[in-house]
Amino acid sequence: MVDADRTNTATETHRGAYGEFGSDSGGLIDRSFRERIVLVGVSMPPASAEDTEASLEELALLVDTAGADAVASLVQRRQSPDPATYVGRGKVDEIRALAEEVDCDTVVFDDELTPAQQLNLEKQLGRSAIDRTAVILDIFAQNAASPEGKAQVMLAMLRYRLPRLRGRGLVLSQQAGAGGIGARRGPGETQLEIDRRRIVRRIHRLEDQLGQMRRTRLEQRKSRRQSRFGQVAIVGYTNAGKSTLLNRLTSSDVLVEDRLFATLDATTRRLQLPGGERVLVTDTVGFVKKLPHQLVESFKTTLDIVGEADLLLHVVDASGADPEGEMKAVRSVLGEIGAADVQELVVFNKVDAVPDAGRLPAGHEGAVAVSARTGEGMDKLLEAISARLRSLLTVVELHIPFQRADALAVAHREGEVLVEGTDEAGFCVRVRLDEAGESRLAEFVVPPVAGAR
Ligand SMILES: Nc1nc2c(ncn2[C@@H]2O[C@H](COP(=O)(O)OP(=O)(O)OP(=O)(O)O)[C@@H](O)[C@H]2O)c(=O)[nH]1
Ligand SMILES: [Mg+2]
Repeated sequence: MVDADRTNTATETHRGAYGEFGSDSGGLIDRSFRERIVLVGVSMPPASAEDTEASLEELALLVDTAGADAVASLVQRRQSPDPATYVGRGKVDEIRALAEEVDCDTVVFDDELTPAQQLNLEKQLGRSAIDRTAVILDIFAQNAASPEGKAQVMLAMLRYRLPRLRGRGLVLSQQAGAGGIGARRGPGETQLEIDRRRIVRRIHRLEDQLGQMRRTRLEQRKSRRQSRFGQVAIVGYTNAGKSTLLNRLTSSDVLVEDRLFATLDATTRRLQLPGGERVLVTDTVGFVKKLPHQLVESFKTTLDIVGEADLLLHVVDASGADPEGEMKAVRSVLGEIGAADVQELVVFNKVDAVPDAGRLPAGHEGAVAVSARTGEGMDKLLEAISARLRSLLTVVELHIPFQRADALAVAHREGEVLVEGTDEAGFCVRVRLDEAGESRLAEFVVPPVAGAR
């Protein structure tokens, strides 16, 4: 059960982006040195022992990305988590003994701990106890670059922290530099209440700020919509090769790194398809199993673009250990952000690293196999994007009176005009339109003749 020999010798130092977040925002993992971490997972039905092991391996990678070393791990099988301590009481003693033996600073649990569980565990383990959510938030905080990305991560962190302030109020406000008017105690007000009030105020400020950014983006996108470019969003598990694919398709130079959550901000580029159509392709933040709901909630501004897309390119690392599990995790997040109904084209990436094409996951009709690194399969992918976008369009006949030249202009702008002529009353146009265009021009649509197909 106990696997105390998983040592990690990486010595890379962290990226220290915390300064910009303010002193009370980060610090879930102390990065003044590389912390030694013990990982703990609970294997609960329906997850199999292998699922739990795979999840712990991924947690070790997350911990490494956050700048610490996983030095040992431990798994418990249970029907459900213990409400007080997540693992059973006896297991807590075992973890404490292991932590002492390997001299670890922090224990990381593979599921989100309730505030009470976290507090109890810290007391009983005599060291800090954090969860997978905290590690992921930590990585996001290190990688956030744009003002919007930073605001989104900060909001997620504060929402995570608010219910966990109990018993730590004093420490937190000391870290924040407890001076200043905001820190002055009202009559009968505890330090904890002051801290809570301050965090709630910051949450509201960030929500306002992000709400404003979101409105600006929606306006920008509205004008893009009017240009009638098809919208394609690249989605997928973190490190699947989404940014590499955007770069390959559009000759861009978005940051590519063998690192989890390298991309947090959305980048949009134009792409011309083989048939001449132009589309906008957007690369965005990757997903992971057990992605913290606080992040999904806070990243609304960035993720709007996924829900609004005409087509999703779902990039899957075909060379990875668990492509199917990763696809499932991605689809579950897509459901959470209201993008479950957007058409999806599965793109199996990294085929250069797959020894035999027969090893690709089966049963995904229409999937395209590519290597964003070597360029293999790109022609097929472009054709598939073209075909899928076309299948979303319908061809209609319009009859537009001469005095409504404005509607004729809309048909040209929003659709692809195939045939254009006139009769004694107006313009007769055959045009390929998407759903939105069709509804804008609904009053001019000539109903198909009954019986004709
Ligand atoms: N062998 C191989 N490696 C690839 C391929 N595409 C991407 N990679 C590598 O996979 C790693 C991640 O690539 P990214 O493009 O940054 O992945 P991403 O999906 O954008 O990752 P995040 O933004 O971190 O979620 C990098 O080391 C890439 O060089 C490929 O087709 N074959
Ligand atoms: Mg990326």
